[in-house]
Amino acid sequence: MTQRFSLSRRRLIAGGTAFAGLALTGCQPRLSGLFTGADTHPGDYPTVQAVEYMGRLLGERTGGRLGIKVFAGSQLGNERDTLEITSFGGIDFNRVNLAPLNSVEPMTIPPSLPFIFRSVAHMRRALDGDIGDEILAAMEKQGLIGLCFYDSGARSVYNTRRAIFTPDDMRGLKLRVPSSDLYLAMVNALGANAVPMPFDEVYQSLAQGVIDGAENNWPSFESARHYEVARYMSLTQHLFTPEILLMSKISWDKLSAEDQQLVRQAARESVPFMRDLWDARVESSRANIVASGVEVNDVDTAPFAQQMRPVWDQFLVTPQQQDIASRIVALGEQMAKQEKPS
Ligand code: GTR
Repeated sequence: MTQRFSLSRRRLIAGGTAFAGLALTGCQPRLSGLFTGADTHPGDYPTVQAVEYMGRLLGERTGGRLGIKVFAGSQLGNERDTLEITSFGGIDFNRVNLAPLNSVEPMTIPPSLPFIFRSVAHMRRALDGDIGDEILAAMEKQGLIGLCFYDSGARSVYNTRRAIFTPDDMRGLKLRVPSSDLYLAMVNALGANAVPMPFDEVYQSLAQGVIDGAENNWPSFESARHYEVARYMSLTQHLFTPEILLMSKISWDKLSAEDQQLVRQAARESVPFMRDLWDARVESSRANIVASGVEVNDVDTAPFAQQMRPVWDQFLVTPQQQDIASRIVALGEQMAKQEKPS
């Protein structure tokens, strides 16, 4: 089921002269300078802001010797392509969602399973501890250094046709998913037709009727303007798949041990910064979307969880994946118990 990155060198160069230039810098030893960063979101999005903040921290702590220039808004390509380029050393930092890594690194599966996290608090607690550290460490064999996780809130289904209350309402809808076999299976399990597509093509495809809907969090639904066309948002909250900040292992290996430490520390410090921005952004996006007249409805999530459940067994294949998934579940149960008034 897993696959290595497969972007050919020809496609890499054809992908744009920017890449070609960036890729070549990957061959030279470099101990200092302005690193490149990729992000699919626009400049004001919390993930971009967080990596820029991290770059400022690095600048302050090295007298300007290190810094990060983030190319926002998919300028360097979609997430699957930029991931491959990052693993070749053509991009230094990359902030992506775990979804496009699902078919590459098995350890990204557990936190991407439907309904595995009960809440944002559960997700944060799991990823702040050993579970998160083990998933970050697993990225190294893919040529990527996992630095930290960022929030991505809850993903819900939106579409141009009708309000969704039960899985039956999803039947026949053409729903865009990120490039992930797991996402494909999840959406198909609900009776919809999953269409894998890069994020930056979704608006146009919704507007032209190529797809009927997609699923995402409030800030992405707003910032990519999908809500202008998809006027039904149904709060399935089926996923809390987090964002991850990665560094190319090729770039990482060129840093001194002290600079590696500085990078890790700055990344860690960007997490609470991002979370504050994120919480505010979720609220403002939700308010703007509701004010624009999008029809938003709650759903009983139990039948969705039940229908999607078989993907757990289908995608949790290694003992390491199963161990991480059961620890996430156990943590959720423990947190729920503590929250219950005695
Ligand atoms: C967003 C995420 C992006 C991208 C996008 C998608 O929530 O922040 O990195 O993965 O979803 O659905 O492609």
